[in-house]
Amino acid sequence: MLLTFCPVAHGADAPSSPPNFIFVLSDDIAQGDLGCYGQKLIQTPRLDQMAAEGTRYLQAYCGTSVCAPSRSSFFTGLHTGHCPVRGNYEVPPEGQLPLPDETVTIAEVAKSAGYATATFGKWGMGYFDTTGSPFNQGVDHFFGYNCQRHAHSYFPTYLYDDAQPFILPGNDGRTVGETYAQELIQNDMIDWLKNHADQPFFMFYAITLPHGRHEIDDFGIYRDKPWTEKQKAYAAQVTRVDTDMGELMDTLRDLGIAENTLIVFTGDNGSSFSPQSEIGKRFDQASNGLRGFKRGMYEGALRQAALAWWPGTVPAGRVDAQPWAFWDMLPTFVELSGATPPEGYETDGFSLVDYLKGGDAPERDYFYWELHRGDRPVQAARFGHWKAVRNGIDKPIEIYDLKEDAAESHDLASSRADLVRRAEEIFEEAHRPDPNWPLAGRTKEHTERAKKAWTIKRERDKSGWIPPNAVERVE
Ligand SMILES: [Ca+2]
Repeated sequence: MLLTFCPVAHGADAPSSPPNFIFVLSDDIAQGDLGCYGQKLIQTPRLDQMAAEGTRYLQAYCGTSVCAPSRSSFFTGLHTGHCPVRGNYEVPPEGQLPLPDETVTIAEVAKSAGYATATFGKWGMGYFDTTGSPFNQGVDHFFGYNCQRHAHSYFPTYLYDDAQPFILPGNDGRTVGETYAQELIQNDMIDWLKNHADQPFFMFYAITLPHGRHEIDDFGIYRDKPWTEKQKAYAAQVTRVDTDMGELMDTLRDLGIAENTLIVFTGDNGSSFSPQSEIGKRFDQASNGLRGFKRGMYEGALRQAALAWWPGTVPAGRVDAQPWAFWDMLPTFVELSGATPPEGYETDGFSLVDYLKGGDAPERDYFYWELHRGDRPVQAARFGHWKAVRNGIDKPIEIYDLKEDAAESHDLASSRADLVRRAEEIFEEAHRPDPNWPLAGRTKEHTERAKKAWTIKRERDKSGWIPPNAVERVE
């Protein structure tokens, strides 16, 4: 046998750098806002280009249908029957119910694999002095709003640069001012990207647009449209998201790292308004032919626009209708990064790596959602092409055939007792009891207990921000 000396090309055997991962959540954007999903009046050329250069998904599901639990589902890899955050729960004076210390997050997994990590925009998973602080959950750098309520203003008096207040001149936080928050957040994001281009990085970019209030610094191409101010502002917000996503992709290309970076662009819940609302009736996009919107359990509340872009790896121009959900992102990232997740890691998701590369989505028994809003938590499940919705523990289970009836207009429960039983089994199995999230709804006693456990005394200074050291937990 002749042995031949084969020189190995320089670097051929060196492990290639694991891919960067950027997950973008545009707050409250509707699937139908984007040109590539059928929008005619609002311009989204860069996202349409992203879809053409990547893959567009028709049945991508949010964590659930409001902000905090939906992003928590992404961040923890858990559906909302297991996720420690299952509703919007504000902890006055600023911030939301924190993620617990022991929760393993996607940012912690990234750090364990040697990635640099950052979050920009709206956090919503705990104030800086709680277990849910971004810096307690694996994030190296943060710039933006900690609290969802604070994020209602696009001209706030302050943002946070890491945990330190960053003062915005010319703003009062109540109306249109001089310094547009998204401008600063985008700039900080681009700067961080440039400074971390030579190492693997994970970025969660939680863009606050186009969530209300509909405030914009420039109506741009919509200035002279015969629309209401609110309609112009909304269109300009969506186009601003588009422009900023364009800058993000251009920057990756300029840095020469586009082909080693996966971007997933989506929104945290379906449209936040009805098709009959001032914005909905102008742009005819609110539900994109689906039933329901934000805070509900129908498809219009849970399905989102979703684009994956990774030049050379994610197929260009693919449009696919297989279902997947936010809680798949963490196991997907575990496989992509080669990370060994920290102890305590668990997930309800499945890796989508083969699917992203052009294969089929993983098979699974079911998807499950719950959402806690006041005294009436709601639940939903999808198994195969069947969808089950229960609008409260004391309400009947509704059954829809998504293959024949994507608009969920014909409840089949009365003729399909077998499917109702299957839904009951899923609802029973998927919901892990949690004292913060009783399925029977929150009682007065429960609210008092939660208030006592989570109220934090803080003093605001004159500029409105809360010094992180001025904190005292009420026992
Ligand atoms: Ca939202």
